[in-house]
Amino acid sequence: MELPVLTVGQFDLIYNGFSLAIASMGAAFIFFMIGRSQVAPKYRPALLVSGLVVAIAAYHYFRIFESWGAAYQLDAAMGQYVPSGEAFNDAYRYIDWLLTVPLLLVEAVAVLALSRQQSGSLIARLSIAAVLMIALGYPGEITDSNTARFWWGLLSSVPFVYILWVLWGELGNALERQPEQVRVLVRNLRLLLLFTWGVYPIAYMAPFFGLTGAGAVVGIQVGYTIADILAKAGFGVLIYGIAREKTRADGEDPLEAPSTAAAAAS
Ligand SMILES: *C/C=C(C)/C=C/C=C(C)/C=C/C1=C(C)CCCC1(C)C
Repeated sequence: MELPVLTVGQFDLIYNGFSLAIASMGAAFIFFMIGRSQVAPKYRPALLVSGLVVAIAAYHYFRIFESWGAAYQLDAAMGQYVPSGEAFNDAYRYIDWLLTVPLLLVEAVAVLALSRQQSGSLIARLSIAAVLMIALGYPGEITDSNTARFWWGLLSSVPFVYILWVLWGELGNALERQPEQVRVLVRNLRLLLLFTWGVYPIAYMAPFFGLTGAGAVVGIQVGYTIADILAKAGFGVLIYGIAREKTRADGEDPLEAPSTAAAAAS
């Protein structure tokens, strides 16, 4: 999209949002890596995947942040930020999604604790849909035509609805199999998934809500950034919570005194 002139407040809001994303993803990475030792071995791969997701996102937000700074310069006479002529590279975001969305799907499926064969097929189907969703959204993201934006967005929504539909159903089935204290967490995970993933198409549609130029850019960038923090770091924290509860329910809590754990085992 053509970059509009921005007020200092608009420029800073996006700039600070990217900065917040780097801090959140970096902190989440440390949390997930340390958290691995607090869950039973069978839940550790899920925390490792959470760590990979936020590490990949931290790197891309760093690149996005740098690109944003280079794409604008302050016009002191106008008191506004004007495009510097250097392009703002939106592709970092889409490349990030191509890598992190399939990994997030792996995390979600891991919670279901299906047989290896079932989860393999589910991950394959969902990942193909994710790649289609992102690849179809990109041409709409970078065009200046609202008509083209609409049609690409609509096409991208087909695999999007498929993913949410399948995960909602599968997480619902998994609910029945969970111990009581895990059930509420899986229910929250399902809601977080729906509400955070739902933000992306809404932010994408900012130009259709009467927002033009600067307003649209702020809506899209701030919307995606908030959604990314919740869908990656927030989602991982819930996965950690589920893994902790299941570890406790299995009587394998590594945070309990060894004598207690041994007594429980005997
Ligand atoms: C960590 C990144 C995540 C979870 C990204 C999720 C992205 C989406 C759910 C994007 C969806 C889109 C549509 C449904 C239509 C318009 C184009 C997209 C790609 C923004």
